[in-house]
Amino acid sequence: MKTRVTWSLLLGVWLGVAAFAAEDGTVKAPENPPIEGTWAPTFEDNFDGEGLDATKWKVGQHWAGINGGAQPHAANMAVEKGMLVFTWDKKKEPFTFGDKTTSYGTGEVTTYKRFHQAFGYIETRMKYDVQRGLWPAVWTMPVLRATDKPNDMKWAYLKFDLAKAEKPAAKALLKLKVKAAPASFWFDVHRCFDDAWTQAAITWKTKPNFDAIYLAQVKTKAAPGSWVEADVTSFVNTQIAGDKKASFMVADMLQSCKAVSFFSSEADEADRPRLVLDGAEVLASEDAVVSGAKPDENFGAEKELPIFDSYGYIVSTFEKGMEIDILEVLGIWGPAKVSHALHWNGYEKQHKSTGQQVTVEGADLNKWTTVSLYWEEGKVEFYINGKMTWSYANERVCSAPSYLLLSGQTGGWDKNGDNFAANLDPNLPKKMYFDYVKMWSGKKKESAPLPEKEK
Ligand SMILES: [Ca+2]
Ligand SMILES: [Ca+2]
Repeated sequence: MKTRVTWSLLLGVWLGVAAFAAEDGTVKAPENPPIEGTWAPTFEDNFDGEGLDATKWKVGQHWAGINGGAQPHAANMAVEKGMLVFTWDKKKEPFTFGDKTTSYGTGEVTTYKRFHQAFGYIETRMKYDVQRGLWPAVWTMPVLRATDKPNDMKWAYLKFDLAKAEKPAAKALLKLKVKAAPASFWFDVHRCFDDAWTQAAITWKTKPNFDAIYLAQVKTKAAPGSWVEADVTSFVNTQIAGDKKASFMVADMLQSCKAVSFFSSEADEADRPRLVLDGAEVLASEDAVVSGAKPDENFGAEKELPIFDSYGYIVSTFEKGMEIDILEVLGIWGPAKVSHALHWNGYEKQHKSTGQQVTVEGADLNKWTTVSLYWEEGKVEFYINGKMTWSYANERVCSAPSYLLLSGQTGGWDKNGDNFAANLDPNLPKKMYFDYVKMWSGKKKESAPLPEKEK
């Protein structure tokens, strides 16, 4: 044994030279930005959890969809090996995200309704496959003010005891009976990271965290009295092989503002939520809705599970708002050309923009690259690998709290999206990686004032 350890250590040292210098190595986000200032960390994700942390992220933005030819798909986003990974691919069958149907899957995650910040420093370490047709982007959108009820969110939690399930299910379906609903609606089913909650105690404040990358997203016209179902086979099988308990979170993550209600475990047995494992029914052992508007209240004994997600905030580039494109890259430009841009006053006739396309010396964005924004009142500065690549100073610079978007779009401008299928299809799948995202509040140290004669 001892000899083997010694040999493997020696082997490790020998291989380590190459392994630790490898381009795909991840790092922890730095303590501070590379420029001197009064920094205080406000947000950090190193993507080293078992899924995408739903206290920080959600799939999709303030409207249901993204620009370009692809749409987010749960199978195209993953947190693995310390990274958030997006995959661009073409599905055999078209799918719908929000209101858009396409065959091209991609990733898009944002901090909308999870974290908003004005000013400070925002940094991500990223890389991606360079391919004509792809349009990776890191950007922010402004949140001007709350709508009437920004906290009017109702999320349903359900727990199932799988002690009697002895083998993996060929098909596991979560089935919910609709109590009340508009003509059409959608809902997401997520996996909870733990089962240590009870329906007698759970509240908005104590709810378990869940994977923001949903297990299923269902769009339906199910009428009251009928059943809806979601395929949750792979997660249920990991739990059958594991602790024999499975917890789900069910909500409307696309902020459609539709009041939907399902029967709960306190309803008549014929109406209760259930898991169907290859035809065998397991009734939910516990369920409860939590309410953002009533964060300390418990609703575990209610006979229904109402879900709701308000629109929340007015997102607009008018007034103090501005879209800040920290980084946009079109595959047609190759690995070292990037664009920084600002857009304001909407996207119609009054639209205004400025920006800069930059060739970054030494940068190769298919290798790990640090991309950052420094933002203060009246000024933004853009950095690639710690070097400033563009800055813009104007009193119109965004002063509204904003949310961050990481997106793997397709298309764009500069003929990047021309002959889309012919350029892209033979080259898919392609990948985009994020090692960390970190944000700080604060301001960089003032440069010394110029001597009088040089003013
Ligand atoms: Ca209950
Ligand atoms: Ca990482």
